[in-house]
Amino acid sequence: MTPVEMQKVLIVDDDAGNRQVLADLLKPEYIVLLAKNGVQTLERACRHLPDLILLDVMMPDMDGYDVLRRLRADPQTRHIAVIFISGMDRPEDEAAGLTLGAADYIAKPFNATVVMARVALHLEVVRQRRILERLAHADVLTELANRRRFDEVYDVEWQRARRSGKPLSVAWIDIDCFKQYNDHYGHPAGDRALRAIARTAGACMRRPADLAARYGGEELVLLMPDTSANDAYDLVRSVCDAIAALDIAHAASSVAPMLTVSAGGATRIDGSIETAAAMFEAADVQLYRAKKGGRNRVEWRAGEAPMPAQEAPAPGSAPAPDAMAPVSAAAPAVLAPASVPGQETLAPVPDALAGTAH
Ligand code: GH3
Ligand code: MG
Ligand code: MG
Repeated sequence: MTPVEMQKVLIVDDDAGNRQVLADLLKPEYIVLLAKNGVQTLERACRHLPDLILLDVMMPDMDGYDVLRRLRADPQTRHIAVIFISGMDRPEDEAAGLTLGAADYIAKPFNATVVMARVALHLEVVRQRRILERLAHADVLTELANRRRFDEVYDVEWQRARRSGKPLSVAWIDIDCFKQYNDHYGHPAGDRALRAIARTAGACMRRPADLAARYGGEELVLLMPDTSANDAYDLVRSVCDAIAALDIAHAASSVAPMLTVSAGGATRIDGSIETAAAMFEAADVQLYRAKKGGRNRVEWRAGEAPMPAQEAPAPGSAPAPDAMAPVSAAAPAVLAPASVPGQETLAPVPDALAGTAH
């Protein structure tokens, strides 16, 4: 096994001697991390996401049961397998640990061979579960994350953004005139194009927390935690540019000679949108605007970003967008088609749609 594939075990014991014995035992087979109290355990579990935690029960700051409760309460660490290693060997102690959700309970003094066998057994269960999770989370055609995975991650990131007050951005990407593409080139060619577009979108995601998913049909969603409207806009824009640069010929498109996409996004800036569903809907409204505005473009709802000074509408012209419409200095609402580099201009908000963003 290469170091990348080696599984991580966090050993927790307030006694340095115990930590050392277990570390010496496990080091040849696994990446070993150490913690000497409850606080360190929670911090390291969150930071390193170990595959397994060997958890002492009796510790001065926080007992092992409490540590396990807290691990289970955090969506990030909820699924980490835990084996208690404890000097308390009464059946009720063991039962209490297992009831809390520990995978196993080993009494001290332990037998090294038995510890190794149990650790190996539980890590194999973890490995199998990961394989199943990966399959359950992947879209079969594109191999991007699927809708179920997106919904799960979105929920976690939404809660995190609420707690931290950091921005969270989400964007829809929808292929333009894809029905015509299928009609013109055939469904198998459509599948190949969809795969190429999905792969390109996935490759543009740079940060580990960014997520590209296929939400359904020819619609992708991008989730960008801790990303401002400006940065998210730039990222989505680069995704659209990269897709156009694939230069997949589309003779039947009403937009461009190659396959293009439209995108709509929204950013939650500290309380600017009430619910995860509302933000998703807001991004969808922007996608609709991008389609209505001519396709092959990105539109953004700027939330609470500063709005530009509004000019009085000229007689007979379209009404100015309302305060919640996406046009802002911070995140331009509509740029020129991705396929025309260097011609970035603000486009007007179509009057039929002005004020549809809520
Ligand atoms: P618009 O620019 O307004 O988005 O037009 P469109 O033709 O892309 O959108 P519409 O919703 O009318 O049609 C979506 C098309 O996407 C029709 C459907 O057959 C195609 N599609 C959806 N999923 C797949 C897929 O997995 N493979 C292929 N080849 N085509 C798909
Ligand atoms: Mg102890
Ligand atoms: Mg489409």
